Amino acid sequence: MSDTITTPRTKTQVKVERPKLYKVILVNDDFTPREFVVLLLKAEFRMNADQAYRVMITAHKRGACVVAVFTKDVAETKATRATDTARRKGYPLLFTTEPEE
Ligand code: TYC
Repeated sequence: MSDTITTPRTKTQVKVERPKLYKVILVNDDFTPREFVVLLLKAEFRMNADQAYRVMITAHKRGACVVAVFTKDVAETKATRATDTARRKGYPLLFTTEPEE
């Protein structure tokens, strides 16, 4: 009886791809108080007062501002939570998400 040793002819290539990232975008409106926007950015996105103010004032002046970048799930959860919190207070404030290029 002969023992045959075979060498594999195929190689498995493991490809690991980075998960696509999504931007959370703060949209301006004419009704939500500035102080509330700042408060929400601090609470939901763990920003300090200075960072939160800069993002708020950028959205206020330009119409929208990127708040942060996350994986899809995290971005959508945070945008929904922040928008819901504003709704419960009766404000039309909106956070949206969009994929990074
Ligand atoms: N424009 C609002 C105001 O003047 C403040 C505001 C800033 C609202 C940013 C939303 O995403 C926003 N009261």
